[in-house]
Amino acid sequence: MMKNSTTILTYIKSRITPLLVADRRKPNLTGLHPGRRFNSTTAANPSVHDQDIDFPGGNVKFVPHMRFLSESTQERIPCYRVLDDNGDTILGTQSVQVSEDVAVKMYNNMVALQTMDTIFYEAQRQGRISFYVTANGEEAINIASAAALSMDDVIFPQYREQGVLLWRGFTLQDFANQCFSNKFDNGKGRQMPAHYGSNKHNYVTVASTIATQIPHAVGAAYSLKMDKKDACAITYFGDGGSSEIEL
Ligand SMILES: Cc1ncc(C[n+]2csc(CCOP(=O)(O)OP(=O)(O)O)c2C)c(N)n1
Repeated sequence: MMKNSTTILTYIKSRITPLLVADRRKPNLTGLHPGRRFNSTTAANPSVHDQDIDFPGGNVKFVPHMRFLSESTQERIPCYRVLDDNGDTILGTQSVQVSEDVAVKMYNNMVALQTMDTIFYEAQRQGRISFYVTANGEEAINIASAAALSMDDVIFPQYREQGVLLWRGFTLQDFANQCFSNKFDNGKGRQMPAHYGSNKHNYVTVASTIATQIPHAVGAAYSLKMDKKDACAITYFGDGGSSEIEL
């Protein structure tokens, strides 16, 4: 039985190490997520043609180039994609080769993120903490985007970007302190669980209100530009955020 943040933390650590060892050995895992990390990279519907994806309301085209659209007359905004369903780079896309050390660090962080999420989610379902949101299925976008940034870049998260904070050095203990609102919590227990924030990690505190982080990020970006700083602001939001007026 897990009672507090310290025992949960020990539990998370004890689960991550065997998973990483097992991953290096063979892809067929028995453990916390048997095989899921590998299956999750396959498209949900393998019958869908490579060039589009079945999305609620109609098919969305995949495109190999990223473009900013100020407005679109197209009925459906295309989806930028770099890797195909087999994990191979799609012809014509731009990709950056990372060193093996960085690739392993990224993978370790993705596994740690998924393991931490599972355990905190279960702790929430057991009533040990009042609230939790996972980044399930968003591990790569968390870690890859974090790895592409520098520490001077300011993060304006929604609530599924704990991997970015993990990458920046927020420890498992820091996450546990916040979720349990103990006396070591950065936010002094004034926020809901999973509403992390850290000046040290240039990570603006999560707000429950959907999409309010978007204008904040735009303001911060403008300020960085006016100050001629070599940094950017990055924000994250889900498709649900696009129906809010702030966007
Ligand atoms: C301003 C505001 N309106 C409504 C809500 C209630 N709400 C919480 S999560 C959510 C859905 C958000 O969907 P999405 O942005 O796609 O993110 P997801 O959780 O699906 O990753 C809504 C509407 C809210 N938190 N804030």
